[in-house]
Amino acid sequence: MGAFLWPCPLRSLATTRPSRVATFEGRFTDAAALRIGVVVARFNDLVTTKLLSGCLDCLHRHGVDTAPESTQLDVAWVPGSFEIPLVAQRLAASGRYQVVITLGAVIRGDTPHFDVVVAEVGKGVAAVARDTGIPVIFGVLTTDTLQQALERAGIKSNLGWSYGLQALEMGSLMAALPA
Ligand code: INI
Repeated sequence: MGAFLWPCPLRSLATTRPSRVATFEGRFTDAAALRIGVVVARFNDLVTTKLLSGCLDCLHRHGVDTAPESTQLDVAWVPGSFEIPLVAQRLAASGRYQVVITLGAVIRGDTPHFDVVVAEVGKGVAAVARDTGIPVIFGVLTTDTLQQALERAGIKSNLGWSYGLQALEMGSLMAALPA
């Protein structure tokens, strides 16, 4: 359903058999078919709760049931971004979700702790997606200041909204791709 087949312009040059180029794209219209897991860090929750509300608003406006009793969406809270990959891994491996969204905010302080957390969450989230084959959206802000984080979590724009869109796109794209 998600594949568009175009006649290949080089067909006559390439082969005697007609060849076709398949184009796969995610969709934003069939969101009711997706089950979505969200992992949110409590650390810097002034920021992460705003990312979550922007993300849920986007999902809701695209047809996802975000009501508290929804069977389409689950939200898991973790202490900090460092813990995100472990829980994302559990959700992704459960077979219950077509896409997992991770939300966190890592803000640079005066110690190297920032670099450790950023490196672990970034590599960890990428590894979960590759290991499970389930798309995992990287919605962890990494900023120098709280002001920068807040600007990206609702003061100027809310990147949580974008992460919701990216989840819809990746969840539906993976479903459209050949196994
Ligand atoms: N966790 C964050 O999500 N953001 C941060 O900015 C942060 N800083 O800077 O320390 C942070 N630390 C906590 C870390 O994620 C773990 O929860 C903690 O180390 C326990 O494992």
